Amino acid sequence: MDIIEEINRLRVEKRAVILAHNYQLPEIQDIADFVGDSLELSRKAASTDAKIIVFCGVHFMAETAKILSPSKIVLLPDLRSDCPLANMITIEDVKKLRKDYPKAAFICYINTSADVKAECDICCTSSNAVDVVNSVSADTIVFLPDRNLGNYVSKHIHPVRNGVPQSGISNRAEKKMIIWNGFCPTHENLKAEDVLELKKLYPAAKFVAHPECTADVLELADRIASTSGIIKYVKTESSKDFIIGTETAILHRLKKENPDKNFIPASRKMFCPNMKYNNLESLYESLLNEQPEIEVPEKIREKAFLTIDRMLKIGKKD
Ligand code: CIZ
Repeated sequence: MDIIEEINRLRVEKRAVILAHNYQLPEIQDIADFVGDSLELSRKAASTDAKIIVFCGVHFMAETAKILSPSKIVLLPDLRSDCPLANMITIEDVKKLRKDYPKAAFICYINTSADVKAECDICCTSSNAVDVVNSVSADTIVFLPDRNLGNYVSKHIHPVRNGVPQSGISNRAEKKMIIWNGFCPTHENLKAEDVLELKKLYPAAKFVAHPECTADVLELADRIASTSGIIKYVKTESSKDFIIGTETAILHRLKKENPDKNFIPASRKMFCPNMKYNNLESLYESLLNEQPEIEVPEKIREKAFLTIDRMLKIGKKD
């Protein structure tokens, strides 16, 4: 059996759309209808008339697709595909924080489970987190779960005066951010020394880092961006060499779309094993059996949808 032919036959027969996150295996990226970040993919899938969405990514991403497309069947080929960062905060943690900070606005990163999203006020991605925080009028913000993204955002927030966010004022003391202590183990694997060594080897290279990296790494970056932001940046930037500070599988797409440029992984340790469970075999089995299906209870889905929708209303930037 030619597995690629079989996947192609099933995707047409079953009216399925195949999504691959930027951190998926090359063969999965190559067979997907769309490759991108989790929100972008979920929105694209929602705009199609597909009956089935196969999300080759991790669990919270498939949930996000289901939140935006409740009438479609959403499949995650291998259920072991989980996000350690998303698992660092539970609904019980959020409920406790709500008691501790009753007047705070709760902002959750997209890397959270559907039930955590449902308990929060507004969602954000790594590309729009600064805008989302600045859109909120509360003077106390609980930001979860990523400490590095939270720390990065806290350096770019505007204060609030009489409930109105004040842009262009640099005194940040009036807006308080409570940041949950979660982190992405893959992004924290990159150390500042790794970057400094590569900068010596490639002095003309631009270093682009994902905001889930630690603060000392981000200080060395020419650009801090989400995965979609990284893809756009390398296309428009005239440099030939780029040191890439995010999960290494993104290099497949970068090389494919920019064959004349040179991409250097900032560290080979930036490898997420959870993103590599989905493969051609599990994708085929998943399409064939329409399993494992990702469901989100309707009450939770409706609340989580509002949390995402509030973010979409303020606009998304890369
Ligand atoms: O939203 C995503 O896909 C994640 C987790 C990161 C990014 O920067 O794309």
